[in-house]
Amino acid sequence: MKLIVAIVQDKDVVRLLEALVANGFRATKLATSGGFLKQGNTTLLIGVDEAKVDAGLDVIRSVCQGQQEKLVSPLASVSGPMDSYIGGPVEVSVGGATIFVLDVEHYESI
Ligand code: 2BA
Repeated sequence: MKLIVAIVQDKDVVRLLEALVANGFRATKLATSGGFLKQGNTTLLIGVDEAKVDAGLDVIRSVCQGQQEKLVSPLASVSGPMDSYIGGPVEVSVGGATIFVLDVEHYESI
């Protein structure tokens, strides 16, 4: 078994979960934030048989398209040191998904 960890934009989550469930995948949604921009994003945990990893990645690719360069102002962290604060807007690529595929040592549902 494998665990797909997909960090996606909040705007894509509803469609992505619908597409995953419609294609027979199970997923858990976590509310997360990026370390760089400190803005909200969503992390999905998707446990799959090894043979279905590619199909799962295809579903994610079909929904989370369109990386674009955008000027974004990273938020200052309330608790972080001010010298780590990047004041002005920075150009980053926004959209798409960041995906990790991990081996699962043990899985059971009780
Ligand atoms: P953030 O860390 O908020 O990063 C948002 C976007 O800012 C990144 O998009 C990238 O375009 C840019 N960026 C990040 N760190 C940067 C840096 N040190 N200098 C310049 N630009 C930087 P993505 O690469 O698509 O990442 C989107 C989100 O996925 C990230 O949000 C983070 O939550 C997660 N992520 C990306 N790579 C990761 C990794 N290796 N490990 C864990 N989480 C990761």
